[in-house]
Amino acid sequence: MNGAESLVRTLVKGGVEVCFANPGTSEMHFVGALDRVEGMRCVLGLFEGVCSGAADGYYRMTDKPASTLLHLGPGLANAAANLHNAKKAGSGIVNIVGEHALYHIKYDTPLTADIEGIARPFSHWVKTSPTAKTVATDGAAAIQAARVAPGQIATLILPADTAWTEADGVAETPETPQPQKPANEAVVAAAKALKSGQSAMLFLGGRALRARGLELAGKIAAKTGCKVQAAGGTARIERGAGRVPVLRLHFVVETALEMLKGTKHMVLCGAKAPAAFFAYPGKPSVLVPEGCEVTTLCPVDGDPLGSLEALAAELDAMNAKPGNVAEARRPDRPTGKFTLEGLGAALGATLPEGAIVVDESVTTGRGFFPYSAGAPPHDWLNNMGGSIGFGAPVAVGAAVACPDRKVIAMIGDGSAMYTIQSLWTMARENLDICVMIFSNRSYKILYSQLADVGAANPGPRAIDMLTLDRPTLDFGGMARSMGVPAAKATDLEELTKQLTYAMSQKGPYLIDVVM
Ligand SMILES: Cc1ncc(C[n+]2csc(CCOP(=O)(O)OP(=O)(O)O)c2C)c(N)n1
Repeated sequence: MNGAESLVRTLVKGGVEVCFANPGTSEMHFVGALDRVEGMRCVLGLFEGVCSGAADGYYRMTDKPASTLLHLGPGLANAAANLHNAKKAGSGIVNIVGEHALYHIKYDTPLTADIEGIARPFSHWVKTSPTAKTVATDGAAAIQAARVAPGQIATLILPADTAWTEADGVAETPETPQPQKPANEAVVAAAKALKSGQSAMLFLGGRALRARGLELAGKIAAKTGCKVQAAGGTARIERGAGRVPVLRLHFVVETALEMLKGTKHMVLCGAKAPAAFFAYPGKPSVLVPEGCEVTTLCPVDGDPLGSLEALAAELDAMNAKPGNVAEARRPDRPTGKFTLEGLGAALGATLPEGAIVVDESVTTGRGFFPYSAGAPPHDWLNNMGGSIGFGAPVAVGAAVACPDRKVIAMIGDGSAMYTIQSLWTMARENLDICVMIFSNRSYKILYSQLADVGAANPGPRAIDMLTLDRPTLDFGGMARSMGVPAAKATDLEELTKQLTYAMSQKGPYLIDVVM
């Protein structure tokens, strides 16, 4: 058994069963080993950002790391933006990055690069395995690192000669240390804050936003009268009929401040204290209202569910009934010209049970939540790293993770163009994904950002950097060229009809929503 095969066997044994790959010469032994080892599904992405985003989506839906296979420094660099998003979202990923044989590096041939240097800012754990004998144990250590709560990026660099040289065998993955149990003082302090009689808020992130976490938050709210608020960026919210609804903190500073206004006690669980996405002249970075006391019940890398359980028990709220569980209710099927409300209603009217919504709708979908609050139970995934090109790859990974569930990717036209190759992987793997592209033919968000940072009165050259209408993009044509059937919708009736069709069939489908 060579080093590459010992690594693939170690990954499979350690529960890493999917590899999102874009290989090159230095990874050929890893690719060759795939035919000799059962249990590793290998999915080809035509750009490394597709692979890293897919691994992020896979982790969010399974809480299990997938691997990526990337080609030296440049392949890793192409993957970096979506690794950044995954890192912010607390997703665990095992990156396998090929490297030249160590004796070859000194010749500084074309693909030679500082791979560790590229990996470090986007990884929690980085190692170049020195020999074929160490590859398996290093692979196992990478899996262990990727599983550290809530999930970490581990990057294992695999020199070509370690892949082709005889190895020792397969390594066992060591247990990953579990997150700290909730500290009693933190639980007592949080309970005291919520019982203070002043306006209090539970501010949630991470796994606190799964159905059980929200149910516990709902019980605590019923008992104490506190508000329940989700952070602005959320990796996965379990929502829909029968669940406790929660709103994400708004991107726009003024709106976010309005949502938090009057709060005297904020209890953090799985989330950091809220801060503005960007700095703007004359606006605050910190969104916590002045005079509001912040108590950390559970840090981002803690145990949010265990902490909410402990808090509910401390407050004697375990048997309380959450007050505002979402009733099963859908909006009417909308008709007429596109409006943002109408688009939200079209989704809410057609969302199937168990759907996974991947939301990169940027400006279009910000107000969609109320229209699907009573739709059948579903998951909602958002970008936490702010690097666009996230939606389509994450949808690929979510669909690989959950083949029996419909994935709906809502993507702005600007964002879609970063990782449009994802469509080809959707077609090749016959993934059950409905992609909606919101073709407003612009980087619409940046119009408001221009004003917000004080760059007023933009001239034609500035506006030219924000428009996508010269030439217009033909998403239907792009989809069909990559094997994905597609349609165009120019009003709400047509869109609702197309969505109904997309939900009734299996496999990838793209709707170009021409706004
Ligand atoms: C990797 C990366 N490059 C650039 C940006 C800056 N940026 C943020 S939003 C945006 C445009 C998004 O356009 P679109 O997806 O069409 O959504 P819209 O604003 O039109 O709703 C850009 C370029 C970014 N966030 N990430």
